Amino acid sequence: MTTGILMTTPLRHDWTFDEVKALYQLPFNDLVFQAQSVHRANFDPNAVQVSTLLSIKTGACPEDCKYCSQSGHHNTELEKEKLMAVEKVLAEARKAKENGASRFCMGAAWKHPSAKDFTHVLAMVKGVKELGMESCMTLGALSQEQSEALADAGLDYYNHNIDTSRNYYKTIITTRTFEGRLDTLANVRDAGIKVCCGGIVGMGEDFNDRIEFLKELANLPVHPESVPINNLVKIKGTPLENVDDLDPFDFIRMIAVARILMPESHVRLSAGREEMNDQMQALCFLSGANSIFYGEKLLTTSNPLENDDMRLFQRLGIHPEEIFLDEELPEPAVMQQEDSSFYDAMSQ
Ligand code: SAM
Ligand code: DTB
Ligand code: SF4
Repeated sequence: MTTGILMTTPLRHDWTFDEVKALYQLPFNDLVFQAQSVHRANFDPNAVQVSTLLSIKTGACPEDCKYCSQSGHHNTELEKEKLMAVEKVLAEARKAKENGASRFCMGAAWKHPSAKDFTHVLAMVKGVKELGMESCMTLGALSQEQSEALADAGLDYYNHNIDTSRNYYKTIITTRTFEGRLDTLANVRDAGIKVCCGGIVGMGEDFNDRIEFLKELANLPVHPESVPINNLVKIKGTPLENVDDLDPFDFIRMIAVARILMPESHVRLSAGREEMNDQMQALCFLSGANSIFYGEKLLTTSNPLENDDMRLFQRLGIHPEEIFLDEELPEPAVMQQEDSSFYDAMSQ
């Protein structure tokens, strides 16, 4: 079997376990080289998409995800909050735009949105779009009707992660199924919303689970446009608070293999950046990561300070990716290289 994939190979959705495993086990330099070559064939190698997250409804979640601070099944000392008012959400979106984010991602700790909450959620999507930003939501399971209503409101992306391998999923979450996640992803895709789907590593899964997880993502009928790879943020009070750390090189391998399997997708270096040094993040970018969450908070945990991220972008000569919005929209939230909040290493 060969692992020498041509960069121009059409997108594949029939990856075998052995093929993905062989990529993952390549000598590190060969793997990173291949990932960077695929990356360069498909993207500006120095552009990174920048999203900001906001938790619009926090805690008391009925699901029992073992990693999560927001599950009502764990005692995490998290302060619960009701659904935020639409105006407050839009004020946060405005702030994120001013700070340089092009996409605003809103997350709610629900099994699925209720009819009562849904009208507010639709207003949030419309408001974010009117600001000239891309919108993303993650609200739990969605029906076909809800997906279509979100699409009509102008939602660009829906985040719904498979989280891990089909097999390990049952160990991590018992209140919902892997198949149910796939059903929501299909509803979102059918409604014409772009899909953001990835998962978490460092949850005590084994090597085979990581390969299976990547294989599942790459073999979805359409590759998710955005693939968040989260490194577990260990939360006190959750069943995973004392799980062993993943070897950082395994994390980088996950990014590199995701890049090779899904050449046209944005691969997001997602949760866990606060525990990574700059060199580790640079290796992730070299391996094909081209999206981050930017802003001092993820949903309930902290993220690198904005100044530190700007400084890292400056040192690496990375610039935020531009977005192109529908023509009829007002002032697009375009982030240019010359944006004063980001320094261009080449001009120094
Ligand atoms: N409740 C919705 C759901 O589960 O789909 C949306 C919010 S949920 C917090 C979004 C994703 O964040 C999860 O699927 C998981 O992959 C990631 N996540 C949650 N807690 C995390 C943690 N402690 N460390 C890393 N990633 C985490
Ligand atoms: C995703 O894959 N990661 C984000 C986003 N999708 C919603 C969430 C990360 C959450 C990290 C833990 C927290 O802040 O609660
Ligand atoms: Fe709830 Fe989402 Fe956290 Fe699971 S990951 S407990 S569904 S908020």
